Amino acid sequence: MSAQMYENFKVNSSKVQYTDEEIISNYTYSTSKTSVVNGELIVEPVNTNYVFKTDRKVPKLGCMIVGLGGNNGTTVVAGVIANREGLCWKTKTGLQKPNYYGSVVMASTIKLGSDAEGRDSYVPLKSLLPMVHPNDIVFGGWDINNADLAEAMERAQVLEHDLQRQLVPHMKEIRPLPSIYFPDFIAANQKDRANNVLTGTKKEQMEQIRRDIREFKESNKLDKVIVLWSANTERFSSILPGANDTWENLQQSIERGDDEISPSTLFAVACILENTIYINGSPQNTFVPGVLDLAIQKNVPIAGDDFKTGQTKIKSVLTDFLVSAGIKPTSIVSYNHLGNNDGKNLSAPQQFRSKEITKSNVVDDMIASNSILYKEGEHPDHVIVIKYVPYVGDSKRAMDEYTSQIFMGGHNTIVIHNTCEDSLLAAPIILDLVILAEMCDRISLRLDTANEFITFHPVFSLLSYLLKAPLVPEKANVVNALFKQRAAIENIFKACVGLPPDNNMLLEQRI
Ligand code: NAI
Ligand code: DG6
Repeated sequence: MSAQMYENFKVNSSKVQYTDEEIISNYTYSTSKTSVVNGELIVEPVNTNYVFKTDRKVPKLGCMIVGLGGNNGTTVVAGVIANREGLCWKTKTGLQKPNYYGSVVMASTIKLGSDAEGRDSYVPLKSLLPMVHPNDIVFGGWDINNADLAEAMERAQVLEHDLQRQLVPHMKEIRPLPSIYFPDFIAANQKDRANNVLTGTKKEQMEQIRRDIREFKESNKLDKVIVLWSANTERFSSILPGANDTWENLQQSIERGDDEISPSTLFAVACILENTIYINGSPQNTFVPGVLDLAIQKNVPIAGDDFKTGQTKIKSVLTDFLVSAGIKPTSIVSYNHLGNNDGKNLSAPQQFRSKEITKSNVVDDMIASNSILYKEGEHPDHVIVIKYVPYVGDSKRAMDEYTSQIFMGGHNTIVIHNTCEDSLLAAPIILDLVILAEMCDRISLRLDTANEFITFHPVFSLLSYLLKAPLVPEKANVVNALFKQRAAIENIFKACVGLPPDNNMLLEQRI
């Protein structure tokens, strides 16, 4: 039976009301609570009634990228301009039209139900709730290099020449603002790039970033701004008691200009103080406890860490498949080599170490879920290798070997070789992060017995689908398995319009 695709829909239910301003939905959240009584596991179904409220007014949104002149920064801006202007370009295989492939918001669909003939009805994820369209986002940002975006796009060597040619008039108008540069945090091999940097004390530089956000918002007449770090991977900051462990201490550290305060931490603090959502697309520990403390105190959304684009995305599907099929991965070895500026920065040991950490922890929840396969504390060998090979440029090669134990002591080895332009994977993910963060910012909920609506916890864990090392609220579980992460987005957004999760039972087709 074929499926049908629709652009829009309306829910017909007494539990959902659409007003001009809001969608209000009454929703029964069904879970199961477990406890152990006299050594026996007791499971109780629990139903909790919530009211969801979604603000329908789509804001005029600005996105400021830290690292705007990098491969990701230029590719995301160029991609949006090409889509908005309908620029087509010639390739050796014919005319190519712009698209948003790779964006879960723009190019994936959600099943809403089945019609009387049993045909499934789908809508694009972007239609589930009123979301910002990427073509309408205003871009700006900072870079430690002063190249305008036309020059920077050419340097990146990501997009086809015939497209770049058409983009130049648009891109050359955009020039990154001077940024915060502390050489100790990124590789020494980046020094030559740093010709567009702020001066002054750490506090003064942070205050300048705050002014930049305010001016960008005012001059573009924006309702909301989101800042996203897509600059070089920094080394980890040391967590020092009395320095960055609480907001109070961090504030004093910034005043004193302490060495361990990184540029990305200053950006995060500046954003939170400006009531601006901040997303970390790189692996470093920007969100030191003092920053988390501030975000929670001010209730300003943050999300991180490190875009989940290729190799890790596959890992968070394949390991989930293996472990949930009762197969035991015993060794996972991931190599990659790339030749872009990100690869150059990661060729330095401290910056590589940041990436190694985010790439290594992505199977933990799946391993922990199956104690038939893994004893307490047991883990597969998991090795990450990254090498800088300038010739391959942005076209990253990723090679993975998964060895697993199967039935009766047998072994199963799966090898994957992936070649792909890294920035063409990252750009749609950057858009998804921005659009979904903005959407989550317009949702609130309350228990049906309570009066006050509350927003999501400021650590936006719902964005985990797009991040290698998801930041979650204290005491919350980290979920890395990709389809669980996607289901969370789908089901929460469905709850906002009063629809149940898709349970895949298909009872009507089985009896
Ligand atoms: P890139 O090296 O081309 O771009 C980074 C830009 O940041 C450069 O233009 C550099 O001048 C600038 N920069 C460095 N320090 C800065 C600072 N303090 N303030 C402002 N600008 C600064 O790198 P690319 O490929 O764009 O990647 C960006 C980040 O995204 C990297 O940290 C990378 O690890 C991360 N990432 C990339 C993924 C991908 O698939 N492309 C996936 C996951 C993470
Ligand atoms: C070297 O691995 C470059 C990195 O920036 C990666 O391209 C990036 O972290 C993407 O990693 P993954 O594992 O999601 O493909």
